[in-house]
Amino acid sequence: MALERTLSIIKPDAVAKNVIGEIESRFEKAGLSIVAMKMQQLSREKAEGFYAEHKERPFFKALVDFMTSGPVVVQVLEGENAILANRDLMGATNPKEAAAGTIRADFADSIDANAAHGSDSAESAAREISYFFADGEICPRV
Ligand code: RTP
Ligand code: MG
Repeated sequence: MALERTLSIIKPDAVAKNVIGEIESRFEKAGLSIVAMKMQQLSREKAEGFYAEHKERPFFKALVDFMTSGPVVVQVLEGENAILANRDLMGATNPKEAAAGTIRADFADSIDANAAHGSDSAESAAREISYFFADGEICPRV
């Protein structure tokens, strides 16, 4: 087992549904700790940079439109195998394929408005955490 950090975003649809607390509770109950957190409205530039790996994909404009449609909660989760643990809690990208009881099955409406983001690898987590947080903004528990 490895203590990891991962970048999590509660997306605009979930913020608008007023389920920030319900989602955070799932992370905490699963043993993940929130060690950094901020709420913000992403600019197009910030959202485009965050999802730069997808910039040639047909859904890129829709993705940026959606991610800038309202405020998001950006946070760092820390815990044992946090990257995979968070992806498991979120469920599949398309909520129609997400397992019952996952965040996307319970709160997402579509593949675009899919409630949450989680880093998909250690390399992504390192890049994404530093994209949003300075070292001094992260407050480790251990
Ligand atoms: P995320 O990065 O947001 O955590 O989602 P993910 O890893 O599960 O999925 P990813 O492949 O990284 O795609 C990023 C976001 O783009 C939208 N998407 N739309 N229409 C499509 O085929 C399609 N594929 C991806 C989703 O909103 C996804 O969360
Ligand atoms: Mg992804």
